[in-house]
Amino acid sequence: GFKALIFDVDGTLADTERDGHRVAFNAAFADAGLDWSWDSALYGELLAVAGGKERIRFYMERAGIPLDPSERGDAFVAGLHAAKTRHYVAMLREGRIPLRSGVLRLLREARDAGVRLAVATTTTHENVVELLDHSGEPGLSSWFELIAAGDLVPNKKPAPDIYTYALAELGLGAEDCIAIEDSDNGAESALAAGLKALLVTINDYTRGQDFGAAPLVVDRLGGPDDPAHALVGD
Ligand code: XBP
Ligand code: MG
Repeated sequence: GFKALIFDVDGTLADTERDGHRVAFNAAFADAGLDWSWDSALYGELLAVAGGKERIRFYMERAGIPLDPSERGDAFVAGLHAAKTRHYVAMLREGRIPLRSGVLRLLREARDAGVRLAVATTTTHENVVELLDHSGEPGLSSWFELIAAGDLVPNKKPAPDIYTYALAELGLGAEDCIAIEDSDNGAESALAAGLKALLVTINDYTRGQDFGAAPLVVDRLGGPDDPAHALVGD
């Protein structure tokens, strides 16, 4: 049987993007005196690039805003991103971002069945711990034996790096694990790392994306007894 569940975070455990990360980016831009403002639709396009620092660079390229390619460019992006993380963590600590439907039940049932729990995400480590511990179940982050996050690996999703890292840390093969994702980038990353057991839970930003060879796509982690549960696609 499967030995571990490896979860993506943003869009999978919680709908963090539109009312969380996006709002925190805009607050950081305002702090820095920039007139940049990412509305929900623009943010949906910027989600093509995973990782906050990478997303800021992508936006600047698209908008034709020159970025000093030297150390100073890196420091500028890193400074903006650090401010964004402070805003985001403050929002999480207020309990403003709940888990998606069915997530806590799945985590509890997996834990009770002795299935190991891990995270593989592009977001910042601190963001994951604060989300889990302020989602209504105190200490939830301690249920996870591994939180593989952010800049631990050189290449973010859709590269396989973070899943490959997680498998090595868990000491498991790809065939021992189920990946749970919400996006095309996440699905591509898991599949590229050899995880064939991949469950995709779509959300408003990822509905309609191409999830490649993902065997199962659902619109929430409910269950057969959840009246709102529905399979999509074939
Ligand atoms: C999530 C992301 C993250 C967050 C921001 O992608 O792309 O970048 O939007 O996080 P996935 P940071 O769910 O595929 O991991 O700003 O902390 O990087
Ligand atoms: Mg995601």
